[in-house]
Amino acid sequence: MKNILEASFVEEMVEVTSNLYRLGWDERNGGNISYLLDEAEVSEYLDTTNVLRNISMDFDGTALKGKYFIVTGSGKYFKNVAKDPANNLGVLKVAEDGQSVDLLWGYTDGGVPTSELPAHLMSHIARLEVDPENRVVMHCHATHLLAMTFSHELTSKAITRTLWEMCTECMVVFPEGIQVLPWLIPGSNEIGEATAEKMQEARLVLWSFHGVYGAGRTMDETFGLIETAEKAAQVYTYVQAQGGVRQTISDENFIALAKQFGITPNPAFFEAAQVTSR
Ligand code: 2HA
Ligand code: ZN
Repeated sequence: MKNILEASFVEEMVEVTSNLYRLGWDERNGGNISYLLDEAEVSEYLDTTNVLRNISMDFDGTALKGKYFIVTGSGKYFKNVAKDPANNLGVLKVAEDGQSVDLLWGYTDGGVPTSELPAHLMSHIARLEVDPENRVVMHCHATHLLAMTFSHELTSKAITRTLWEMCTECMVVFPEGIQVLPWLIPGSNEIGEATAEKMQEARLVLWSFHGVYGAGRTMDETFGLIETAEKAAQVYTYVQAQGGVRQTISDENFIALAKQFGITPNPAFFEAAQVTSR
């Protein structure tokens, strides 16, 4: 059996949690990540029949039964993942009953997966329905995106349009836009269900007064998605501090951009007349 600390999926988790901490988006125990793994890659490092512990869940994960994930631990600090991956991360298999997970590695101090496991697993189910290659769900407290939920009009359309306008490439990176949720109780099945529903439409979901969720096929793509939206929110913050928008990217510009990059931006975020004119 190969050393799991050298597995690329562990190295990717270490790298991304370190970057998220360095960027100031995951203070204390803030943030959580889940990464869908192949049985074949897990089997190189672990005996998949050797279950260390069974951990119950109070939501239905049947759609993911038999699937493997590496997940950040509940109450664990991203700051500490690099120096002790085995205590701060865990490799799980969704058990046959769909109501619990079998721990195969990690959480060495007796810990459990993130309190946001409902939002993660429900989001995986939703994303896999629209993109069978989706593997990563990432939550963090991206500073400027979080701040915008206090000061900006709080609709998916209004926030998407502002973010698209703040960096030309935003619309190319997330043409489906960002979906906004009202304040909900973190860790609850309710926020999990609401996030998953939005994840059917978009890979970015903004939790008001809390943070952001991103989903994607790879760790880099998912991190890059959040990073791009957060950068736009940071530019927005500077623009507001400089006295507000005086000129911006026009709808005509957006339509030309979509044509150049061969993307279809979410028509719900354009005026009806503009969509039909394209
Ligand atoms: O894991 O970020 O939303 C801590 C959180 C909960
Ligand atoms: Zn959070």
